[in-house]
Amino acid sequence: MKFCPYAERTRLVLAAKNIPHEVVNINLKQKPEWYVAKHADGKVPALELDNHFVPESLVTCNLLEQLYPEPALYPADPWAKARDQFMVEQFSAVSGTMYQMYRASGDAEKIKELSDTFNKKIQPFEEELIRRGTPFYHGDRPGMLDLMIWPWMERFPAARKLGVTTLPEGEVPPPPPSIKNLHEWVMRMTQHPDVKKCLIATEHHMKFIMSSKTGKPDYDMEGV
Ligand SMILES: N[C@@H](CCC(=O)N[C@@H](CS)C(=O)NCC(=O)O)C(=O)O
Repeated sequence: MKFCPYAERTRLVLAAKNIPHEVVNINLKQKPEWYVAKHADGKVPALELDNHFVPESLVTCNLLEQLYPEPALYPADPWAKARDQFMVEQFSAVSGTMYQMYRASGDAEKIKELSDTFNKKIQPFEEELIRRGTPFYHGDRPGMLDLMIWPWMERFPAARKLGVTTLPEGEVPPPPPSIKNLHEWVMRMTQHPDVKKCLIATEHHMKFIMSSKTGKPDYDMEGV
């Protein structure tokens, strides 16, 4: 499923490590029997390699890190690695709020409440960037923490545009000053060759979110 942020995590790690692979997109409204036979839960992503089948985004990414150690996406220091893993864990509160924002679009009061929650939950990621003082959380290039949170940050402009219904067509609201560094990180991520390989444009994300809200997600959108 091209638009799945969890599947994008795995594709980002494959791209960062330059691992030859084949992507098989499936329709989540009509899951193929072969997929459900391998993974009863039917969720994407999953990784198939050498007769092994492994689901769950973080599990697949950590497995790829072990199987293909170069370039390393975690810091060598176990404490620093644990810090990255903790931050990824913390990010589920941000992504969860974003999903609620998608669903609430049009309900100004609910959006305001969710925006406040979002701003609170995203703040540690701004502070962590300031604390590390590097272009990416991993240093000079994106590492596991950068890549694991990126799919939702890529969808951030779409979420905000859909949340603020009074904006004229085509306009993205400026980012709040409280996440200035994070916004600069977003710009750097957008330009990074590994990330570019997997990037989906904001207008396509918006179209997909809108199609999902009607109950008919446009999995095969042209131009994506
Ligand atoms: N915890 C899972 C979540 C994956 C997930 O929710 N994927 C969605 C698509 S974005 C999915 O497969 N949904 C289909 C379903 O729930 O049946 C992971 O990290 O891989």
